[in-house]
Amino acid sequence: MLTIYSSDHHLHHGVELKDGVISDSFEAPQRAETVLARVKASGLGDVISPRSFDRSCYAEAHSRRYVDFLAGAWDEWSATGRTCQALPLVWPVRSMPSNASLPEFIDGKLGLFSMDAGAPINAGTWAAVSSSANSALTGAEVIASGARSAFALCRPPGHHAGREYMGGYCYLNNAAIAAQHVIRSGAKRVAVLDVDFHHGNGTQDIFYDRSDVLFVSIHGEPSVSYPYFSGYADERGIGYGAGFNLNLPLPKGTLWSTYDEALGQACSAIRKHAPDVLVVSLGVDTFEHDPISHFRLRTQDYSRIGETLQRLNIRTLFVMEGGYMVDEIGINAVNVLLGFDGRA
Ligand code: SP5
Ligand code: ZN
Repeated sequence: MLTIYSSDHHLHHGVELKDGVISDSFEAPQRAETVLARVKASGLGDVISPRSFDRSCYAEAHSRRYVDFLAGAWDEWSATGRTCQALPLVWPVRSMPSNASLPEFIDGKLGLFSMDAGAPINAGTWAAVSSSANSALTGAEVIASGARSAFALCRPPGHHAGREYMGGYCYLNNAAIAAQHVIRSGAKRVAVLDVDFHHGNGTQDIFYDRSDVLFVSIHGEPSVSYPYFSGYADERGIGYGAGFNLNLPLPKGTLWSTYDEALGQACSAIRKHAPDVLVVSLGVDTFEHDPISHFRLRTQDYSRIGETLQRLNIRTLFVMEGGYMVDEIGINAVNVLLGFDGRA
């Protein structure tokens, strides 16, 4: 299986509010290096660099004004004389009268275009974010040209980013951009399966009213898990998309047996959709020792996930999402890929 990776991810190293203190984010550069090292050590396959894509490819899944905001946010922020990372501090909640209007000042834009303070912007963020999306797009092209599978080693991750907002370490929704690219290249139907511990609220947002892209997510129950306001089982899609969104929330402490059952349900829904291509949002923060999550999957369980997905017999693009136990994320992510390749 081919891996697509860009070292540009090093240009983004964010901060995070943890227990009232700003410190280095869990979403750190070492994550991608750990996964890359494991890819190489395991002999999974060749590693290539992404090609570049026009901004309009990102605007297939996001609004154009949001993409333009992301690309220019650091310049607007630093033009105010601030050298620290840009973080939103005010949000347009439901009952505010102008909750969709675009402010002129950058502090207002940051609030409009975000769901939380979890997506800081610094000088290198756009370069890293656009290269991450390019890895997913390159992966989509590898699949479109006939490959059975590919692994886009994306960083930053993407699945919390909605049509018009960033959050949860995510800026551009790499998996959604790839899925949309596959549709644009002529596929009739695509499925996105999100196995990150957190609900893929951004991907759901982007495809919620569409019947050509099925979205399925297995994640921690939103009543007790980030992102809290999305991910319930009764969110089934709207309009043409009714019935094409499937959320499978699972309780705290979930072990493999429960997870495996949900994965089986996910696979049934995907088979029924009969997609030309499957995109997997591959987060490994379901691991028992992940520092921010509360499922209890073990290293060997990841091989089973890969084997199960392989049995769907659909061309599959894996897109890296979360996973924060840096010592283990390489082993766990690559176990999924080796399992898929029948080499577990
Ligand atoms: C892509 C992805 O996995 N994003 C996750 C974003 C989660 N943001 C909320 C983090 C809350 C961290 N709480 C720390 C508790 C440590 N004991
Ligand atoms: Zn996650």
